[in-house]
Amino acid sequence: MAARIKQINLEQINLEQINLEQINLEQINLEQINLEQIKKIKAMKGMDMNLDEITISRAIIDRYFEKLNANLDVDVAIVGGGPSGLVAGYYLAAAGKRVVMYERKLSVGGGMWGGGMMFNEIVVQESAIHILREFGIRTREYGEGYYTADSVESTASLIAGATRAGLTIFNCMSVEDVMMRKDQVVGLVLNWSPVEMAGLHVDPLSMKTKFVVDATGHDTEVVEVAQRKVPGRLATPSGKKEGEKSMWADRAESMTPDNTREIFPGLYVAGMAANATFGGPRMGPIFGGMLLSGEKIAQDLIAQL
Ligand code: 48F
Repeated sequence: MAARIKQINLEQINLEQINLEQINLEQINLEQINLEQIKKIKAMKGMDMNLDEITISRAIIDRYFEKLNANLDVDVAIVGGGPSGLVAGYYLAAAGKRVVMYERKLSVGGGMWGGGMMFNEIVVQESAIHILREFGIRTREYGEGYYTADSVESTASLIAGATRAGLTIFNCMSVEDVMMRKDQVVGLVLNWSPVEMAGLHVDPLSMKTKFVVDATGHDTEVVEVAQRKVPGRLATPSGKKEGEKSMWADRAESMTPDNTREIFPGLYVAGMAANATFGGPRMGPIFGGMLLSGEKIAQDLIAQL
């Protein structure tokens, strides 16, 4: 028994954690006490610390408001968390730019999770494979120049890569308007998505940014707002949103990077929003154009910042 007791390092015992009322000394066989095992059991049962609900609440509130405050005045604000926005956010953040993303939905990733018609594989062509590799996404060659990737792995990796590079994402937040000074978009007007969904009359808050990227996909929501505020003055042939055309994958994929550009001072379009703004066709579940569009917008903006 003496030998066993010597194995116990009394300095490791936190007496405050021991509830003496629960100890029945007669039942304790000192020879069987192994302090490491006790620690493991207590940790497994969550008894190694006293969890306090108010500390948990304070931790979340403090950290969230730190994040919100730190992102009220940034270099680039991306609206929409689909593949083009995530790739743009990754390259901008990796270049050390202050970049924030707002996504209406609870889950970020836009239309990439579902592959084609919920068959959760995506197709990416040769020219954009380097972007999937940058994020460590595994690919398989399908035919000459065509590659496939698991859409869940792809989407999750884009989100992980972008946030780890320094992109801050606010989900459940919708952009409902832009802030303008003279002839320049200088910020965004934000509200909670649940407020928008419930149709509640709650005033929004605003943030300031040097550049806005509309990466809202087919809906081109920021472009729609700009079009209402400065009718006929967008940098398109008609001065208005041209509107998305029917499916034509080859043409759409080659047009997307060209359509990825400034549409009004301070406002850029990327991804499907770029094609819809400039009248390009849709392309379905081939994602190279979306990835290249994100890369291109990041390069353009990095050069200007
Ligand atoms: O549509 P989405 O995935 O955008 P993308 O990057 O990619 C398009 C492809 O997914 C696919 C395709 C590829 O071949 O055609 O459709 O162009 O993601 C757009 C995201 O923007 C969010 C929306 O919830 C979606 O996740 N969004 C849209 N409007 C707003 C918004 C808004 N006003 N505020 C915040 N988020």
